Amino acid sequence: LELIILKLGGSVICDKSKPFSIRRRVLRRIANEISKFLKEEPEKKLIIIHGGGSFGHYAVQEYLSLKGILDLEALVNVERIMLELSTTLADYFIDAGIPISILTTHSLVMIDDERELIINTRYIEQFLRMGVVPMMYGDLIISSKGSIKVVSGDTLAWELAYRLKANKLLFATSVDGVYSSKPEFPNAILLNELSLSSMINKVTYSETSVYDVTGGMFRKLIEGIGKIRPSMKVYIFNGLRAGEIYRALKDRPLKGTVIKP
Ligand code: IP8
Repeated sequence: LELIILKLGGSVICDKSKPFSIRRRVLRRIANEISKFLKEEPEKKLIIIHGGGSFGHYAVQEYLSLKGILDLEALVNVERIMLELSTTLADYFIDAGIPISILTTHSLVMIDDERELIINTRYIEQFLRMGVVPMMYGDLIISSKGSIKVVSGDTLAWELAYRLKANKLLFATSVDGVYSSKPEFPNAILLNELSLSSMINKVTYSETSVYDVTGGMFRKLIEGIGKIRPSMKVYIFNGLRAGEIYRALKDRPLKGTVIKP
């Protein structure tokens, strides 16, 4: 059985320059692309994960600048805000005929002392078996030590891909893929392929020759180390480009970066 994990970046679903703004037109299109794919290939299993966008990131930043820490007030409020974003996405997806069930991250995931995620994967697997498309998201979670942590949707995506032995992990972002240097530099080239182990060598041996990607992109890549399997297809591509998510789901050629171990 083929399992696909699709991470929708926060900047795809939200306009990150404005707090609490949703890209409604984009969401409608994405919902139709996913729905079309699932109708054509109903045997495929899909998990959707989304980022915090201008909801979670904005709210967390507000609490951190106000109090310097994430306390219980931050926990309950950010959780509520993220659930609101997720519910909005679910409305579009369910309207398009996708059998979405929101699995609120904070009630399914905890973090232990070693920063290892404790995830109830049996629960997720049973939803998949029943033909549901589980949806999770970057969220605030509790730790076994009593602290409150941000868990990124990227972390969750890699972790679930690894634990559930996903065949494909798709990162729909707001850029075309991984660039050799900052995308806005004139000499930046889009990398068709990137091996995580070679990226690590560059980090270890020469600080200056490291791929100059944005913090978000770099973290996205770093988190794949130890989670990527040779059998796992991993793509980073532009989800704002019409039809690209559908093509990625269908294994059709697309503009983007293939990530290798
Ligand atoms: O956008 C962040 O998730 P991400 C979640 O996937 C929060 O990194 C609550 C800021």
